[in-house]
Amino acid sequence: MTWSAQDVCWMTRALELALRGRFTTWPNPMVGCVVAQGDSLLAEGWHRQHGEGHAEVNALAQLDPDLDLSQATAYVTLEPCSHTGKTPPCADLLVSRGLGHVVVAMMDPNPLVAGQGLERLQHAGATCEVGCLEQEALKLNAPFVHCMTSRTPWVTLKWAQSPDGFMDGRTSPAVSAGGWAITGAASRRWTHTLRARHDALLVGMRTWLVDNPSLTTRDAPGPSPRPLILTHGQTTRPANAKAASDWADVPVLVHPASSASQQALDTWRRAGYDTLAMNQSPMTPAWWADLRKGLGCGAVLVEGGAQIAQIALSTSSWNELHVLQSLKPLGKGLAAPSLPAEPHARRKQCGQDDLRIWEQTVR
Ligand code: AOF
Ligand code: ZN
Repeated sequence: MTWSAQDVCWMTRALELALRGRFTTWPNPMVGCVVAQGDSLLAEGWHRQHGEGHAEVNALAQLDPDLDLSQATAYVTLEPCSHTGKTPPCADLLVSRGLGHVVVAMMDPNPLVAGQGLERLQHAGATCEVGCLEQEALKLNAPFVHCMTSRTPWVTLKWAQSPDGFMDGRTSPAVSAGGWAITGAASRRWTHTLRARHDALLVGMRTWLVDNPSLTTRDAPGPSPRPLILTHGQTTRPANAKAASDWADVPVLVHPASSASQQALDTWRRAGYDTLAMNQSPMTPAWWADLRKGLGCGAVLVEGGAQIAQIALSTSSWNELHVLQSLKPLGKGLAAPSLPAEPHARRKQCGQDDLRIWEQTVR
């Protein structure tokens, strides 16, 4: 199918609008909608917030309810929904407003929709075309597509390192020593926006004990993910560790489910922490599937430290890898894992730091 310049122009705009929801729509997709007639823009809208109005609702709310839309086209970056979820079906709304023509970038992989939105529109007499800027739309919502088509969560792995490959200037920092900042404020903001796009954040027990991190999105819009701490059955907590009640959401201690760790689980539970006992070997596909099932998290950010990152790399657990690199060599310290052999997909400057992103959409 070849698309007219006008179609591409309006769909490009709809994708731009969709992106505005990047910190606030997860676990919903980012969706944008433009209503146009020829080269005249009539209305535009986007899905702003999970649980609130969909893109089509927000776009059509801009228009006089009596306006004749039979000659107009709705450009939507995702197939209009056919289910009643937190809002009524968008396909029905487009029909009731008399839209004559609908152009869609990608079909909705959500089994509750999956073609039924388009069917409703066609059944009502609207002409529909699918696939305008489809690759761009699929890329924009890759985590959503992954979650709808896989049992494992979308996993982003992230670490910061010096140019000579160290994650920490200390080789073996003591418990409660505090974090060692490698990169600067712009990188921290990037990290926090990344956190807002995930619903859980996994760190190792060692990172938690040494850094005592807050694991929030305080420098960015969007909600903080749920902290998950991977342990091997330890029960030590640093003197200055946050009490369970100090966290916005109680962190979950993810333990191996051996009988030896039962006592450790009980100790943590008594201290107010949630626990999840896992049977599978860490970060294998079955382990990830259990984690998702147990906690309902569709996107997990793996943030530390070296050991956890190494497991995520060796199990090929990641969909996206973000490596922030500072300018200043450290000379010695805790070695960062080796970078993937394949070239990175994207590069971005974060203040003085250099961010490289690897993408692996099929996992
Ligand atoms: C649309 N337009 O802007 C979005 C859609 O929980 P709900 O009710 O918000 O429904 C979420 C599902 O609706 C989501 O999984 C996806 O299938 C679809 N999202 N559909 O027509 C939108 N955000
Ligand atoms: Zn909808």
